[in-house]
Amino acid sequence: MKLTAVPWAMRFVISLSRSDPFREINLTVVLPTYNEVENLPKLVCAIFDLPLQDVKIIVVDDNSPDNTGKVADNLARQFPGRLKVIHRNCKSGLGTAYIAGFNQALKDGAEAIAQMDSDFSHPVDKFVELMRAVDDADIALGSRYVPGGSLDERWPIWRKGLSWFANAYARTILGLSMQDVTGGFRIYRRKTLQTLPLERVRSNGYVFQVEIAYLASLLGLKFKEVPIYFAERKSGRSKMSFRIQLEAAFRVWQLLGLYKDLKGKMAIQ
Ligand SMILES: Nc1nc2c(ncn2[C@@H]2O[C@H](COP(=O)(O)OP(=O)(O)OP(=O)(O)O)[C@@H](O)[C@H]2O)c(=O)[nH]1
Ligand SMILES: [Mg+2]
Repeated sequence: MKLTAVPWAMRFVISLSRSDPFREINLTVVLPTYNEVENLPKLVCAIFDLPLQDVKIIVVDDNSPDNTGKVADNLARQFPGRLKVIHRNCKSGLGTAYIAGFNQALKDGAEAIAQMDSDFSHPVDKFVELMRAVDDADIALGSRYVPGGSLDERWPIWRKGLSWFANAYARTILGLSMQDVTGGFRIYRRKTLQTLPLERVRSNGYVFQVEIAYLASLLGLKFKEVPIYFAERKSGRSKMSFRIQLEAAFRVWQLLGLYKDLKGKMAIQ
């Protein structure tokens, strides 16, 4: 039967049932925070307002001097059973914060796990598109470097150039086919995180994103990129430092040798 012969209302129901299963998947968003006291409450509300049925949040706070941890505890009381806080004693880096959040999300039974910055650089309204993408992939990546993706237009040209160079540097050395390997807005299927050898990951700055992208690529995981606009943080200060950039520059070369044993291993069929 031709779809045009089906009454409008029925077509609507058919299209909903075709496109909607991903909306019911239980998703946990991991939010690392260090001094994000102004951003966190607004971001949490924006995430809980998404048209997704079962969303939870795990905040990983490193004893932020601006009391983000206390604000997160208040949010946990406001959203019982939906928001959890992991407190760590001191600033210990983005990579280990994400891994702590991922492990907790897996323990709690999440079917999909998202990671994003807590500073509104990553567009919350792209969640639905990312969820749709991961419905048919192992990882969905918010990408600044595919057609339709872009960086904050207020950034000076040198900053855009630096971001582009860091991405091109890592992609070229590691031979990655993803267009954006340094981006931190991603959704993983549960199975994907269970497959990645997270216990071997040592990168702590933004090169953490590169290490995960490299592992996914070595294991032959399927990824989809969704264009995003990467905005300047809403408030607060960047934690990007020269040390973190240096770590990235060296670590990329180190990764080449570290995972030789994984080359050609296809993990997920
Ligand atoms: N728990 C934890 N969170 C961190 C740490 N370092 C950074 N973050 C958080 O990680 C996210 C990204 O950090 P940013 O400072 O925004 O760094 P960035 O996005 O790479 O750089 P900008 O583009 O300059 O903002 C933010 O939500 C930070 O609060 C850390 O050591 N521990
Ligand atoms: Mg940021």
